[in-house]
Amino acid sequence: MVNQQVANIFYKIADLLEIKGENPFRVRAYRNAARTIESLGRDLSEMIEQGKDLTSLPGIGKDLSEKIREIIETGTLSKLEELESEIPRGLIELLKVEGLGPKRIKTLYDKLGITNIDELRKAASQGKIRSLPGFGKKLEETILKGVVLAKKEGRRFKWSYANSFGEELISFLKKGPSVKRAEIAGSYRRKKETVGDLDILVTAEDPEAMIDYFVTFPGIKKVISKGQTRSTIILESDIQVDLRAVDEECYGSALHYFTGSKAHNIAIRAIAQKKGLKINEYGIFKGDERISGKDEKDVFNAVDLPFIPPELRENRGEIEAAREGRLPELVTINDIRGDLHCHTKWSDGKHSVEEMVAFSRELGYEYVAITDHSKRLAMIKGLDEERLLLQAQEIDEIQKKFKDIHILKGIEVDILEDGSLDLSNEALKMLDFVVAAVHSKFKLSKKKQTKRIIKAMENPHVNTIAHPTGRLIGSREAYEIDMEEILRCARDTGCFLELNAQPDRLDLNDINLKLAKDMGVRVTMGTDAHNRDNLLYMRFGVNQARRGWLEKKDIVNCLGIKELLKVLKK
Ligand code: DGT
Ligand code: CA
Ligand code: CA
Repeated sequence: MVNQQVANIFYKIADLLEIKGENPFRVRAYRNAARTIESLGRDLSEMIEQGKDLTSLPGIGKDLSEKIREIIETGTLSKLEELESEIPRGLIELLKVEGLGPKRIKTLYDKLGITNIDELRKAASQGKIRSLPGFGKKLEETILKGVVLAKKEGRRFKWSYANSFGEELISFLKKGPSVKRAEIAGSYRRKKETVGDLDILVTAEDPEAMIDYFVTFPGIKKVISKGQTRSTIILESDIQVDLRAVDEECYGSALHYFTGSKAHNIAIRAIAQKKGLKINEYGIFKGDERISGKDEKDVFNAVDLPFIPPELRENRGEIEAAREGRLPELVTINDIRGDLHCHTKWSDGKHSVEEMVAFSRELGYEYVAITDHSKRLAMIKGLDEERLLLQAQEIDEIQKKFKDIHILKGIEVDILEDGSLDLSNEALKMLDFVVAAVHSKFKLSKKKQTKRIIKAMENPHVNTIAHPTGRLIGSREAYEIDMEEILRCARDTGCFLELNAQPDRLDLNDINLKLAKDMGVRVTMGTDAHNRDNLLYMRFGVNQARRGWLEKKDIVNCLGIKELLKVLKK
């Protein structure tokens, strides 16, 4: 896997050099090296570890072997970053458009000054591209289609981002003339961690007037289409919104249909068919007669199922569970009794311990764990053993001022490369709650990364593993680990795994949460707050927990302080 990552970086460099118009021999050298690496039977990181000379590989000279070493040690390559900063971002994104490679991108730039997808679409639709050397009418058509796809695929928005704009739009709509109901369906309603677009359903006495009103929303960048019952717009925030007016009589079946997921819809429709019914966005039909569809529960009634919460509608077993009466009673934000991961001024947080505790109390929490970084992160004032003691003393003082919230003394301790921890066991022993985290060496092999984390979990003082896969939504892939092995270790050691509620982490994800639940492993939830307001991220974590089928009993934060302290003793 490491090999593929190295090869991908080399391919990317070759593309960028070519866009820049650099020496074709250098371009070819990178591509050849990438190919060699891809088809190599051995793991590059192991070769380096064993002190093997990489220049013995075909096409790898001294320079490239140094670069391979850099990628394996740091996970990235300064040369790549340099190139990416020199070339306009939009130009690099053109690589995603079907029909375009670096050579053609360079031509588009040189001849037409095109630097991004929008300019490309414009030029293509004006017929300016077909006459360029190496293009043609057919290719121009391919590019036009490719542009639409690249835009659609390239842009997914974090749920939290869509949330702020979506809710604003809904409250605007509800103030509109003749509007009765307005609701966001689609992946947004299923609380998926990212959404492609927003699908809004509205009922209105006068749909046309409603749509006239809709397109006056101040946050609109562009109206794509506007009909009698449908309209599509792009918001200033770049999110696309599809709005549909539907009849009151079929609102429920439309809501079900447009909530999806598609896979869930198809499965439900198949059950209906067996019963001689037809279900679609217009209602539930027996023959040509509409028998119901006003409320969403009509759809489930028609197929003899209880209501299935939107978060579960992925056709991942929810229909079987519903049929067998074992749908989970999903956790809600009100079930969460404390936050188990936050930072203060002691390391890289913005607020003091006292401010964080006071705000947690305002949220109605019974407890909060203060978990600043450990010393390896020196640049952000990670705590060493000595400062940890001082912080503990401060917490004792602050605790005296708060009668109704319990402050847990904690740390987010770094897991070093070999799985040992950044602080001594003596220091960790005095804490109530130890979160261990990987913040470096993301590119270790799966085997090593798994071993590293398991070793940390086996430490008797470690209570949970923060953001266990390290992924950042839309910007960093998860590092490679054997999740099942880690979950087994969690079960055996009594170490928990975290569901980190930061909107760009949401780590563990829905699939892994369900896996944890099925294997009998509980999770701890933490906002990883770096300021007071971040404590509100908990609701994003709860969304993800619900998508992972979690109930109160699956989440450590749903325990009262007494039971919590009990389960923290491993
Ligand atoms: P997204 O926007 O990519 O995050 O995902 P969704 O799930 O919001 O998908 P979208 O916006 O393409 O369509 C909204 C819903 O409409 C989708 O969840 C289910 C329904 N839907 C769309 N196309 C089909 C289809 O071909 N068959 C069925 N049964 N349902 C569909
Ligand atoms: Ca959607
Ligand atoms: Ca849509």
